[in-house]
Amino acid sequence: QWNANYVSGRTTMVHLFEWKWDDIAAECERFLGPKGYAGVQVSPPNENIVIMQSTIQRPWYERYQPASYKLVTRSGDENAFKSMVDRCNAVGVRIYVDCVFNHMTPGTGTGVGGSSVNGGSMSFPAVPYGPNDFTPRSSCPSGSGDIENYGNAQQVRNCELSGMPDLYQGSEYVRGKILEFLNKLTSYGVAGFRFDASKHMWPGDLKAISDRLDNLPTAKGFPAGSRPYVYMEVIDQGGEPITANEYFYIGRVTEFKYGRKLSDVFHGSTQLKWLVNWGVGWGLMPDGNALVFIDNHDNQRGHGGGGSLLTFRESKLYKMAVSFMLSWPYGDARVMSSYYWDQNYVNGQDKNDWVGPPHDSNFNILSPTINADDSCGNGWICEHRWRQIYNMAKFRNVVAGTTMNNWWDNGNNQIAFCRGGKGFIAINNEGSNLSQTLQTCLSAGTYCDIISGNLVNGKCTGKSVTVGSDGKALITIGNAEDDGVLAIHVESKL
Ligand code: QV4
Ligand code: CA
Repeated sequence: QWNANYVSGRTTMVHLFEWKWDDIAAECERFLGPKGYAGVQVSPPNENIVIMQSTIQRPWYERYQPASYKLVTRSGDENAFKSMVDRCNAVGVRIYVDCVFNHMTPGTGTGVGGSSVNGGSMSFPAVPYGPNDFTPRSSCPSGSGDIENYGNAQQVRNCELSGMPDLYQGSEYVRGKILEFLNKLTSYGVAGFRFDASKHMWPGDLKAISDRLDNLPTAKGFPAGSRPYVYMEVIDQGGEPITANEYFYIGRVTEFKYGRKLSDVFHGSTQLKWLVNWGVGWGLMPDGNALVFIDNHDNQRGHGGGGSLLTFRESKLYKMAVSFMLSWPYGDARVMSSYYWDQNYVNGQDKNDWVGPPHDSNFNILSPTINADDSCGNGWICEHRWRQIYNMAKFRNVVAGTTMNNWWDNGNNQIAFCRGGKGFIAINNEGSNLSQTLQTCLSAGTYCDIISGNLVNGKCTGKSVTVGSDGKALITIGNAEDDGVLAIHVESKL
């Protein structure tokens, strides 16, 4: 299902990576709802194994090692989860769950909810799963039983991903257990799912599972007959036999080329003027199939292929790339919201790529604190609270349904365009100032630039733009300004 079930007028989801359920509920009410965000992707809510070694202690990635489908994690228990979904839905913000069902943990020990697991003997009594519920060794054509060669589709889907016991989604029993878990989530009011590691599962199995998902409950406010949104994590950068388009008939697919290519462009690989046909013209998948983002929780720390992605660490360029994404009519957009960790590069690899979220001495996750300027403290970056980003999420809402028109560029790294008669954006990634009289497609008047400021009580706290009766305005973005973007829209008119 390709439609996110957003409340009308909202368009952008944010990934609140490793946040606690109570904090997400509060964030929906105090920030996401009021600012017009459409949804939240939450970290996996089901029980995971506890990883506590001498050096690696409670890494973020333990949550990608399921111990059972009980709803208990460091983010909170089942009641907290339910209450979060209700509180977010009540303010028009939908919840999307990251679902890990390609595999179970390879570890032996206890889950965060107290369930015992033995990955070595493929025993997960709290589900329950036993050895027969995993892909037969004879179906995996690699020497070690691990995925050794991404050039072999049988290996990628039937062998173990990083040694994790590979669930057999071809089995009716396994499908039933996965569906029990997913349908419980929708009964609580969840609006859709990220299917983790979809490249490692057969499209036919995912189709069979998604066809049997329950409709979203009318009792939770969804229109009758609404189907859960499904977006599948398939990393397709080209060059492998498994391609994203094998999954198009099931739901949306993560378009990893989007963030990689856009990061390259803003890093100077080519000129911004070429973005005029950004989308399919750049080799991206068709618009209606794509879930897009600049960075995600994997590639911002070198996992999942990594690459030199823009992240919060290069904040000026990052805000430019995110602004471009949110201004451009392509795909369903997701904003990343991170926590900080100290990097420690040794031979090109960050030794701290495992570091989990901010926590106390007992490894309980800390809540973000909220500063007077809307930013977060306690180690949380909260990109979604950066003015430039939340105002562009609003921009995307305001211009929804229009096309890109009146493209302008300076033949190099300064660009501008309109979204119908509803919004206008200019971007300067040049080593010199931008100062041009440009067509904004807006009616005459004074507008508040939502990048440098906010419209507060009828006054603009940032730059103002005066549009003449011909729709034209003098647009200036100094190359030394904090931000390389200027954006105005019909609702930022003074
Ligand atoms: C280690 C060895 C293996 C060995 C195994 C034996 O490396 O060779 O066989 O032990 O037990 C962690 C460790 C990894 C370890 C593994 C199992 O990093 O070294 O294997 O656990 O103990 C996240 C992390 C992984 C992490 C995993 C499980 O990124 O590092 O593995 O969680 O905790 C591909 C996939 C794509 C995937 C991406 C990262 O196609 O699907 O790699 N992305 C998704 C998630 C991602 C998650 C997973 C999939 C797995 O976005 O966050 O991996 O659920 O591109
Ligand atoms: Ca598999």
